Amino acid sequence: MTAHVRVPRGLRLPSDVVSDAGRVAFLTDVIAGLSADPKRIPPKYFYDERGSQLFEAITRTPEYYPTRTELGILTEHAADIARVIPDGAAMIEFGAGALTKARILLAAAPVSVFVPVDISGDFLAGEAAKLAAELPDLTVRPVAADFTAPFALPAEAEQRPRVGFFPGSTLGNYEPHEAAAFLRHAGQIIGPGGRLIVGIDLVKDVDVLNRAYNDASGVTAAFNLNLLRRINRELGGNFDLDTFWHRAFYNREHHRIEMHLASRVRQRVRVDGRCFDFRRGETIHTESSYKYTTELFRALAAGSGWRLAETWTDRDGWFAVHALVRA
Ligand code: AVI
Repeated sequence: MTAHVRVPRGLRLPSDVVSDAGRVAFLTDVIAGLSADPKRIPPKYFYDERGSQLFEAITRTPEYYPTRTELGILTEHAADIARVIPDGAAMIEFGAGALTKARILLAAAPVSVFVPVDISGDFLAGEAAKLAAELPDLTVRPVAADFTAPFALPAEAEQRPRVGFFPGSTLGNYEPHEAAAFLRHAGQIIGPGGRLIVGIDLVKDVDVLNRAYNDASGVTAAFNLNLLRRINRELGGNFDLDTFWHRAFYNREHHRIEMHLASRVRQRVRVDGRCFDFRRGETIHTESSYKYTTELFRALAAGSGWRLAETWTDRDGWFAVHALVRA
């Protein structure tokens, strides 16, 4: 994976940092996932270079509303969101990427120190340098780290009120228990009385949801199938991509979009010398994208040490930006 394309925060692998360890982890997860019933592979493996480019392309399809809707909310409500950020605060962005969304808040909020945290160190350093040149009054201190694990904050952020920023609805790609664990972890980094601004996709009309993950141009299908291409290339797999199809649908009971790769035929596939049998129609569950009503999100936050203080949405009520205060 190269870092010049935007990769969803928390879903990237440190493959540019630890390629051997990265391959072993990928192989271990794929073998375990294909041996499980039902079969599954974690969504973080979508994001090799091509997968990252395809995700970028998804965000530009007319059907995929989350990215542009969240940007619209941040732009329209920047001044109100800025009011929950204390004067002189240190803002910590979890999984920082190209800093597009942070720029909107930083232009409106009284932030003194900005700490973007991302595993792709080189890319992060470049983006942080650009931002520091644009905003000379802001102290920018990038941290190259896996933000889902404990990491040390720079000294400049220590004695300040802290605000976390986690846009993009990446929290929705975590299982609810993982989302709760992440919120608890963020609470430890932000500290008592701190704030967390989170972007999350809302439960909505099923057709809108289904269309967003089944775009007419087939970009999401290509994104999903690219995972098999990656397994073939990096793990010595022999998946025939023509014998699998992209299946995405909204699961009401679990309030999530599920993405699967479904086998068109009964077949046997090899990965790293191991065999895996597929029944006709059997699927690999490749991603869940949970959607939260504000009430569901309030409950998730409350159970993880946060109080939901304010919410901003778009006119259609499709996406939410929440401000949480550490309880
Ligand atoms: C990164 N994440 C928030 C996206 C989502 O909507 O769950 C990933 C994605 N999968 C298919 N389309 C987009």
